Amino acid sequence: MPNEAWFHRAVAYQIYPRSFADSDGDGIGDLRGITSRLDHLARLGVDVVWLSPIYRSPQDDNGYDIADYQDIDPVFGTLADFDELLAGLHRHDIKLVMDLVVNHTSDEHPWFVESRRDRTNARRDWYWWRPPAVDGGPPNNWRSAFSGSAWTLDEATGEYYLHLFSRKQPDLTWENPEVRQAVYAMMRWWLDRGVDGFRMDVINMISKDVTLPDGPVRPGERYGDPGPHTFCGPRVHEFLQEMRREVFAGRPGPLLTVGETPGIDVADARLFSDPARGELDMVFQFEHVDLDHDGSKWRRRPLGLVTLKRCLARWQDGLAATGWNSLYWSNHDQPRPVSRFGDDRPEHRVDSAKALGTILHLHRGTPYVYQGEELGMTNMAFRSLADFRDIETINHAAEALAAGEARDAVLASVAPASRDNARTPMQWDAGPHGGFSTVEPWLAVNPNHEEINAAAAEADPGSVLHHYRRLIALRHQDPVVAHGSFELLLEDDADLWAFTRTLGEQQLLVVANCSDRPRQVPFDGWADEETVLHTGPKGTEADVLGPWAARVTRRVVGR
Ligand code: TEU
Repeated sequence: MPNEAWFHRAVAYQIYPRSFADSDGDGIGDLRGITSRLDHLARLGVDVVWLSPIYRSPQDDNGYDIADYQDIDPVFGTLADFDELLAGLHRHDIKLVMDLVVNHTSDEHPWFVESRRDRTNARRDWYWWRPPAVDGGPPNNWRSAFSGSAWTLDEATGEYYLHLFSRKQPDLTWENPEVRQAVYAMMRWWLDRGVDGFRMDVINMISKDVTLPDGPVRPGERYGDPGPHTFCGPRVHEFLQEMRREVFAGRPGPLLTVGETPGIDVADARLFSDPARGELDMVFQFEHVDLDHDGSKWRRRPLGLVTLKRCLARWQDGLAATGWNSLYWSNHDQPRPVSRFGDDRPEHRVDSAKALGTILHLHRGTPYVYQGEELGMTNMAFRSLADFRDIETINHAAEALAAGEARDAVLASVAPASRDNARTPMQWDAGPHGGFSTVEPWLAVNPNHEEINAAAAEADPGSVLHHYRRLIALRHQDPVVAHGSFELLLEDDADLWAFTRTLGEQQLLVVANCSDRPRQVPFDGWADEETVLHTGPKGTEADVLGPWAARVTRRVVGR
């Protein structure tokens, strides 16, 4: 088998600690909360947990702004709580992957506090400081991902610092070898503590074009897009190879490295994840979750099934021989998949969530389940701009209002796209606050928790949860799922998502009806093949799939 690795058979589960389980009644999820819910993960059968940041942080971006990489934020607990969680996961044979956020730190990190003190201090060039442009404005036209300029003027020293995200997230200068060594030392410290790897936040942004040229400006916009000068800069592969040598070489494994890599294409992905190059185990790329963006995530265009399935197929083909991809519909930055790619109306929610899960988990790659996806949790019906907590949403709404957009229009644009859709608390039961907390949580629980919750799903053999367990078990048991080659069928069909996975003489045929009408399946003999999985309403005829039904069949093919 070319390119075989343990993580080809693994399934990861992402926990957003703030929203998972609150053990101490402050309305915010915490480490002990997670430890109290390990059974949920063990029964699901996942192999790896990716934990969003729990480090000491002012929480400007919910922990993606780190003030101390080697301590736990009091809101989440203590290092002792962390060790207990790690031991608990390991007892269940689940690996723990930390979120490594090293493109930037918090402005409250001691490195930055020192760096901003004066122009000549030893840490000044740990960050991107630049004098104002001739007109006194920012050094270039880059837009921050969280609205406004990517530069903030530090009045005391008269220079601007770069922050591709919030002004409380200054970018580190990876050009400086001292920065890199400090990051590697911190990573070794966590590995020595027993963690099993890292999910690396925006890791393809650590090398920038050091001349910092202006980015392209879209018509009608004030700022330029930094992407061409910040994604996959000239030294990114060199830095990652160095990191591999300095941090991972010679360590007993298996360890996991997954790079969050917005804006990359298939060719970049091959470079990052080719095992022979010694960079990352896999990428976590964005193409399929950007397809419905019309230039900006706040402006959406309709997404047809043909576009979506061709996109996934292109990545399957492109990484068939070299490299490895993550498979995901959702994470803490994306709206809920059943509301976005499926159909969250009551009559189709469960079936479409199961169909989407089936499609994703039968692709080649490592699936990531984001908390609540296994329950078919939906987007929130946000009613007011005051409901949002996410800095990206809040900043964008403020900017749009300031530009004269009507409040209703702003709400309509942010509600379906806001990251807060993914961040509403985990729905454990039908009780107050969904069993997440005993008090009003930091972000309101979706009122549909009375129906959609883990306890109800547990009791219902037809639930999304039970189906996800089957999907995860299938990847563990069936080498065709992990290793088989991929071929997209019926490429132009706007309703049916169909493909085969083939390994030797074994072939799985996956067909899902991604529509709310019954559909005939045009494959000879399909109705009589051995069923591996079937979800959703059976059709009236044997060769028909009901609305949002999906079926996986097995057959033997000639070599
Ligand atoms: O997100 C990186 C990223 O690409 C974001 O711009 C993402 O596209 C945006 O959130 C979508 O609206 C990572 C983290 O996942 C995110 O939570 C952080 O806010 C961000 O980095 C900064 O650390």
